[in-house]
Amino acid sequence: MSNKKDLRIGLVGYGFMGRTHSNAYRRVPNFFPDLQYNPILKAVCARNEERVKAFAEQWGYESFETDWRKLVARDDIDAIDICTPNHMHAEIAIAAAEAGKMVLCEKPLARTVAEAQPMVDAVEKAGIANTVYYNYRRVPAVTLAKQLIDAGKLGKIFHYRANFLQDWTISPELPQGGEGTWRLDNDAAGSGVTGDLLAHCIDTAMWLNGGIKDVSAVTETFIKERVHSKTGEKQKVTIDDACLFHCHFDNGSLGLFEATRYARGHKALYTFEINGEHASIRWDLHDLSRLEYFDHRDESVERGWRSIHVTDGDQPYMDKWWVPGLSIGYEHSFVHQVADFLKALEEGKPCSPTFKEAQETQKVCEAVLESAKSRSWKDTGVEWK
Ligand code: 4PW
Repeated sequence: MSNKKDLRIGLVGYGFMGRTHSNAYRRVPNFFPDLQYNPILKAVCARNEERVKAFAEQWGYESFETDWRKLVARDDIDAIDICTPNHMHAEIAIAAAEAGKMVLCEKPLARTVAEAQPMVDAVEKAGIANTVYYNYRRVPAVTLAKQLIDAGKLGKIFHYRANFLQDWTISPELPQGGEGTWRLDNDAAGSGVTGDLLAHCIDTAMWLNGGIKDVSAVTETFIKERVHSKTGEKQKVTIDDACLFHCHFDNGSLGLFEATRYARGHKALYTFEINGEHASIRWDLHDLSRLEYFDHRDESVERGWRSIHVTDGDQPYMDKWWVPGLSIGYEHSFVHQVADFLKALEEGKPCSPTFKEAQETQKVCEAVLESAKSRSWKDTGVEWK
């Protein structure tokens, strides 16, 4: 007889992220057997009954709902996981917190800082566990980068550089709005690449290198009009298709960031490089198990970039998986986030990034968009501990 405690999950939304989160809940008990909490896929919710039923069967949910309010009201659900388009995050998260449910939310937390505020207030008032899925922190090579920085290996940091490049919106024929293309619709998404891609880069950057103080940005919308997928009518495109910004971090280092969906040949190229007084590190999502490291303190004759294949049992998370030398992938970063959430629950600690921390990322996104609009430097107001 197991003495584990059930954590009954109610998932809202069954798109790409609904699948990654569901997969994570299913994998955790197999690969993190020491955790006291056991995620139970209790119910999934989406509007289309036929499809949500099929999803529930495919992923092993015990039941389904077609109205998220009913899901939130159920007394056999402990935690609500939000995988809807961004414009629905706030309403669902607040209702879930008010109903005393824990909340796990897909990034970005909200469309704006103002929209995020009542979400932060609601989870804090209810005193419930909460987290936002900024999954790239939990790629073992990225977690190792954090350990090297925290151990002082890089010394004083001078530069932080990150890119997130894609090419999936180049065609002017691509509609906006609705399923599959809601990320192009400002009302649903809140912004374009800034909230969708740069938010990841900003979360990782502040986690590794501390708060971002001020920003100067430029954005571009290359395709000015698109057909709306539901109405069939031509509409103005108001998202940012590309965004570049530079910034000052609180620690005095300079940051340079770029995200676009117009970089032909790149599907999801997230890279970062950090240069410190002693050492540099760089990482690339296309080769995600590898961390490149250059240490100037090495003997000069053998000094050079080391390519660390992060697959050994003493490297972050890797004792949970196969045997040394075998890589894991993108989906595992979500498994790690769920495992860390459950561990934090066990220990009565917050699981970073909390709603409050994710709101700091939102502040940077908003300052970036304001800076681009006003063609001026903007303070972010970030308070990063
Ligand atoms: O969150 C991001 C998505 O919206 C992802 O990390 C990559 O870019 C993959 O799809 C989009």
